Amino acid sequence: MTLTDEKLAPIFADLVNRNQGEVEFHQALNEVLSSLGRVIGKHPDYAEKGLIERICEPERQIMFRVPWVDDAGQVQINRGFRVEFNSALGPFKGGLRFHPSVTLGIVKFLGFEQVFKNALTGMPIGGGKGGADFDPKGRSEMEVMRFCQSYMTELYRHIGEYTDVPAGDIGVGQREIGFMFGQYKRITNRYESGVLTGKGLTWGGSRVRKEATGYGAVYFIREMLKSRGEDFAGKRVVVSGSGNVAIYAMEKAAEFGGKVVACSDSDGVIYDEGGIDLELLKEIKEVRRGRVEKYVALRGNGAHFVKNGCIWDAECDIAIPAATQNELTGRDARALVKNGVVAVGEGANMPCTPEAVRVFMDANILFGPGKATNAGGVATSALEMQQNASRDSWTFEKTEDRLAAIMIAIHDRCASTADEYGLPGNYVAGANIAGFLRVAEAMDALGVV
Ligand code: NDP
Ligand code: 2IT
Repeated sequence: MTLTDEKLAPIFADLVNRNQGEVEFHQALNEVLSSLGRVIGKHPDYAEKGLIERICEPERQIMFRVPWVDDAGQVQINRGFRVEFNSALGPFKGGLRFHPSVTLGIVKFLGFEQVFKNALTGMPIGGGKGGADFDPKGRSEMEVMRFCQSYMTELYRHIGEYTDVPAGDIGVGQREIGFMFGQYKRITNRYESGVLTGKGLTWGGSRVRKEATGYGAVYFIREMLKSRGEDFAGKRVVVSGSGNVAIYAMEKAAEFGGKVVACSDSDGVIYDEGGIDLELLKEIKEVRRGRVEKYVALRGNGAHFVKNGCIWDAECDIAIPAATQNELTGRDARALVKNGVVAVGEGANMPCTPEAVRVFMDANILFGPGKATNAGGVATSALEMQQNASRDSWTFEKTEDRLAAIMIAIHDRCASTADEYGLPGNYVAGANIAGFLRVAEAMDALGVV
């Protein structure tokens, strides 16, 4: 990974050196810095004031032991993280990921992306991320609860409604947020609703938060399609993963007239030419917490499962990677382009490798980067914080209208910024530059802190 800009190249080299081995963090840094050459040309003072170096250094990084006892009575030890990246625009805000692949470098890449994403929403939220290398797969509900309680027994001292507001991510949904909120409430003796988002509706949650990331991604892709006089109607849609983001992206894509023909999990891919039955998929994934393979037998209509299959070999017009980072490679991107893909929107964080992104750009495919496309989740978290602060609870319709308006505004901000900087249609540059400018302006105003 190199940078050609003469001011930014040494900064990147230094960042790689001081964050050794954190390859996903390097990748995220490289992508954002690659967009900033033209910004520094217009605002040389930002470089002179060290704003680039400062924005790339987390304000605070917390790592801690998470001990817990499994159902067999064995002591288990995991590592917990919270990286509080930037609070210029508001309290640190971002999800928690529980997955065995979680390392400090992963949390830093996610926290860094979150800073720009949150800025793009136009809402008063800084950026952070956290999690643990805990693997919830195969764990009982009581094991998950004990883990969440132990995790919060350390985390509680670092978070708060005005300090840092975590939410869900991979492996963390409403159940885990509930266990963590319960422990926070018990330790602090405060019903501080605004300390976590993604809560259940009876205990301070917001309508539409569960659906928000997937719905928001589809709203964003709809705006990209509109810019070329197209829409979802009759288009074949493929969505990787089958978790929170994937399910609700499929639901909104189908509502807009798309035909969703494939989705996946880490075991393999299911194909259903009749269109994925979302009620059945939700029953399998959300209620039974099972694997996608189950879908085939229960659907019984010729749907089929390919173990370890590559979902990007499926013919489609619209691709929505919604599982995890670097899941869509250069090879996959070439297969999609060859099969006639029109638009790609990143539902996950950094799911496309740099080579894949280049392939899409070179082929003039509409490409929505994650920090813009999947910002609807955190934006609705900010709406949840707003409702908590005013002790209010909005209807589904009002909340979804707000989400749709936010996604349209993000799309337009990315597009107009790309135009202004001489890169029309480049949503990657538009998102990076617009996000950077909002954070940099606030950081500049707040002095050297
Ligand atoms: P979930 O845990 O609900 O679902 C994750 C899905 O991705 C599962 O189908 C899982 O399959 C698959 N997956 C996860 N890790 C891997 C892996 N290493 N290899 C293959 N498949 C994998 O998570 P979410 O839907 O919440 O998150 C999905 C993506 O969206 C992540 O990148 C997350 O950061 C991003 N995101 C989430 C937001 C949210 O509000 N939840 C907001 C914005 C972005 P399996 O069960 O087999 O592991
Ligand atoms: O990556 C993300 O934006 C999230 N996991 C959601 C963060 C949030 O605070 O709602």
